[in-house]
Amino acid sequence: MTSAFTFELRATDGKARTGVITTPRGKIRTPAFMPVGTAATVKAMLPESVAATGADIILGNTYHLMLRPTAERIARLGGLHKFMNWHGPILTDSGGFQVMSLAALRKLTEEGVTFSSHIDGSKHVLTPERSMEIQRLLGSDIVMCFDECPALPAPDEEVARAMRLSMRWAERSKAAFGDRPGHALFGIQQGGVNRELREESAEALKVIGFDGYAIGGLAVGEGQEAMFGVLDYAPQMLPADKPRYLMGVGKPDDIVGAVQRGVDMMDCVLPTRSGRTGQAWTRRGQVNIKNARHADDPRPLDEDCTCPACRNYSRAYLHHVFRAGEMISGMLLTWHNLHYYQELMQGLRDAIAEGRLDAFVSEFHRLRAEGDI
Ligand code: PRF
Ligand code: ZN
Repeated sequence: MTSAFTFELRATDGKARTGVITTPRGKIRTPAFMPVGTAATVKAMLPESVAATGADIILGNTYHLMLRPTAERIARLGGLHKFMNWHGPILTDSGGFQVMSLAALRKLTEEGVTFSSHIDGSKHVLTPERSMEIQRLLGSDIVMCFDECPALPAPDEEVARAMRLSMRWAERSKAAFGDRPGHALFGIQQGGVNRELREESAEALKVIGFDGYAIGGLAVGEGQEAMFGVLDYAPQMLPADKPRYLMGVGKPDDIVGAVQRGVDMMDCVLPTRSGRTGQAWTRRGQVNIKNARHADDPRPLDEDCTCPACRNYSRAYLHHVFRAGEMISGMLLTWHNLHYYQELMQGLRDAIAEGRLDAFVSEFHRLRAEGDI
């Protein structure tokens, strides 16, 4: 069977795009937000609930799954989709970024990265070839190249060295990935906030040729203004007929700004992680449910939200279960946050399709400025 992986651009509005990625596991409407399912679970959510929020695709992590329960075990059990009961598309990150942020005793060479597990201290090696093998064992639909992402700020020489290493690794990733119909391999642009390095990286990736192109190396300490500065030119350096994925972004206003600049896909732990720490995201801004002012409030979190947390529970209840440390607190707030994120994506897709993105974005900022939540 040779089911294709395709990207169809349906409409543009300024630099913003809306379209559909087709995979053998299902369609992904773009711009798409991918909930993070690091350890074979979108924390606090059943997979059918994740789908009910409107997500078409989730993200998994090479780094976590190779350590526990291991890629080989997941492969023996029939692959990641079956293992976690998510049957839609899965994109997996390649591991290098997580090694740098989570592992101990990291050693980076031309060959790859040697590191100690943050779980039990055991020693492991990741190379482009091993990362491709792990992502194949998992059964990932969208495989990411193995790269190195330096934290910012960093000297230009350091950013250039990491980018050029990442481009050599991209070539090795492509060779090791091979020909896998229905599965996609995405390259990752690096180069920090340096326009020449971003250009060099984009050219190197286009010569190798990928099914999609990620913008890596952003949201790593440079701030929104600097990130938008790079996004003012970086997406246009990448092929217009392939999906563009901004890795690890972001807050709702980051997402809106990235989509306006031509980004098609994003992922972030924010809606899930902040749901577990009592933070809710709404059209009028953030609500911290642990705040005492919610203790007697019979109103829902957001009057206009149709998620289960807002339809069936009061702020007083959400406040109570958070304070009491009850598990349903993380479940309800995560559901609400993912629902809000997916509603935002649907709003962006519709606005682009109908050529009214500027008005949509103005209303987005107006409601947040008005606040009063
Ligand atoms: N590379 C990879 N994963 C990532 C990033 C990157 O640059 C980022 C940067 N925001 C998040 N996740 N492989
Ligand atoms: Zn809600």
